[in-house]
Amino acid sequence: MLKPLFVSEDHFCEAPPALVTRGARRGQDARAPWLALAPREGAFGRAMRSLWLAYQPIGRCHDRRVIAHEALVRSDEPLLCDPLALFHAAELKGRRAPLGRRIRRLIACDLVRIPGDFFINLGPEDLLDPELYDGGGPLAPFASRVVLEITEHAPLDGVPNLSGRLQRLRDLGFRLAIDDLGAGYSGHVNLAILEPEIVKLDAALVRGIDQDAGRRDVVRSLTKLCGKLRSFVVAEGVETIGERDALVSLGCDALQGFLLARPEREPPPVCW
Ligand code: G
Ligand code: MN
Repeated sequence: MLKPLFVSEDHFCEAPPALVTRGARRGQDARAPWLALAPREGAFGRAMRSLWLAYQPIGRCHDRRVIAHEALVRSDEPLLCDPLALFHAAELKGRRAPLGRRIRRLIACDLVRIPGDFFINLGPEDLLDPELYDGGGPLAPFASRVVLEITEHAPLDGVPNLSGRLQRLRDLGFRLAIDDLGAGYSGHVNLAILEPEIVKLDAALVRGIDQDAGRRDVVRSLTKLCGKLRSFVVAEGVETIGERDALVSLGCDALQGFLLARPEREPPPVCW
């Protein structure tokens, strides 16, 4: 759970505990009692106006070809350049849906000029936005090139009629991925519910896997399970040649991480 952030025109840091307590005592929103003190736009407004996407390649193991890029949101606003802080600020300001919509519009612009498949991150809040299911929405014309990543880091319990929503996304032509599998919010429950075309193994499972028999056992069992479910397995956060070789030998279909390339404004060249 992220700590609350203190938002002001040119300041973005953890809220002073005393301020949180005082606000809560006055019966204000216990999550963000200091929001009343924040100016209307400030850092968040500047971040919204300076959003851009970084692209990180995903390379297929058997022929080492780049098969897709993951789109990762960035902002030029120094106080909110960390995407986690940006999303947290959007939630505090009640602007999470507009942020998601703006990101999807920017990605649609890039889909026009950058070839190949795109992996796009969605949070539970995005799954609640009717625009996502609209055949006239910005991503809909590109659906066959888009994989929607749904993270394991956040619970999906608050999304009503989840299976109906996922079916609608598939009907529109999107493919679905579970992101960060192994970081585990809900174990393998999401794997059973989502029946994803793609599974992305969390970097925590990947880190040092060549030196760690326990991680290798877990990844071996996951690739086997994904093989049964016919899910394509991407290992994330691959940084070393040792990790790469271990993941290939354990049956991962594709890899992503600094070893191949860091996320860049223009899709970077890859040699691995
Ligand atoms: O969970 P998700 O896949 O959306 O996370 C992507 C984040 O992981 C991005 O912020 C990206 O910069 C970071 N990332 C991508 N590859 C690597 C890597 O090899 N090592 C580390 N430490 N971070 C990475
Ligand atoms: Mn992701």
